[in-house]
Amino acid sequence: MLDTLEAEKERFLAALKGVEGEEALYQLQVSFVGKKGSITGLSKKLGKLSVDERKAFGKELNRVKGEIQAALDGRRDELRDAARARDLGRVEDLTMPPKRPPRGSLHPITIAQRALIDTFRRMGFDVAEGPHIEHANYNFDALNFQPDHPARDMQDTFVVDDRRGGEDLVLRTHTSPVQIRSMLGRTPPVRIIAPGTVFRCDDDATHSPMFHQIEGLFVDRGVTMADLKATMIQFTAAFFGRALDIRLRPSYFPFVEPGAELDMQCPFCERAKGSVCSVCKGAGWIELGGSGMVHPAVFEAVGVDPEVYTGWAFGFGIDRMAMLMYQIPDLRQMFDGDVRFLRGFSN
Ligand code: FA5
Repeated sequence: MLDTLEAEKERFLAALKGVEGEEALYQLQVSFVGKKGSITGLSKKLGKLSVDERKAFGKELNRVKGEIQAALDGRRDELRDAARARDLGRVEDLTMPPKRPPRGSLHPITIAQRALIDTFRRMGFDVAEGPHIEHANYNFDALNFQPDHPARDMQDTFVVDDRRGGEDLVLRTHTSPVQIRSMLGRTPPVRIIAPGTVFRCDDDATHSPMFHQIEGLFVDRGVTMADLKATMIQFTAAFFGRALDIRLRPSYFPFVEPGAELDMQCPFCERAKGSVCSVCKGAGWIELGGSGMVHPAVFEAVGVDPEVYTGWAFGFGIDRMAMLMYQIPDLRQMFDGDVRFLRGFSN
């Protein structure tokens, strides 16, 4: 057994010379002195020896193990020193252009949102904000949604299980509560847009539980629906580079009267060159969202005299606009967090 031990040690030392990396060194260590290593195997046979033999062999075994460990440590130091020397000796060509970290790109919704803000700002609108966790009162009641009225069900709501300050709280289902926040304690004129994230219990290819809207509100003396239409035409001219026709279709929202769905003439049809436009599917119109004249009950809720002032409001879905602009087939792709999707957009 002593001969075998000596032979194993020699085999180890020979192999050690050829080891070039720390991983290979580790493998060598395992194959000799690891749990199932050849030298560890020999120590398991100690029990079969007489007491004297066991003493003598045990002593040799410990000596060889010590030598092996010292050789392993020595080789590991050599390898580390060599790696460090290689690193220090590396000659950098300082005339080469630096490696640039990969550039990120903006999310298509951010691009669309910034473009919308930019356009409305130039048209004289201020940007207003509201919280994502909103008073149920601002999200519904002050907007003339009656308690228990089925209109509340039009927007499936995430209710927040926390009555901070005794108020019912919800994740805002639309940006319209910013209308309330912008008018409370202020004397018109009010001319704002309010872009932001909103939440509804919705989830399919065209509905996401988290999406984005942009609200518009203009209140002053003598404001009419004609102003809304003119403003929207002016908006399309600034946004798409040419004035597009606007179509209003009667619709119901509790906070406007009259209310309308607002469509714009499809700006992408020309690209189709005679074949069916892939964006509007040949309809010729693209739905932007809801709109209408501010309901007198909303003015009363915020202390604005409806006999003196009138105003219009709109609320458009930004995500669907981005889907149209970038031909994104499924809304959910935008929120998957896959960077390969984001690389397709430039800002
Ligand atoms: C509203 O949210 C009203 N606040 C809009 C409004 C404002 C009307 C001011 C009148 C005056 P509606 O529920 O229709 O309306 O939503 C408006 C737009 O948001 C829709 O046209 C659509 O583009 C978008 N939208 C609605 N639900 C989702 C969803 N789950 N995922 C993505 N976009 C959505």
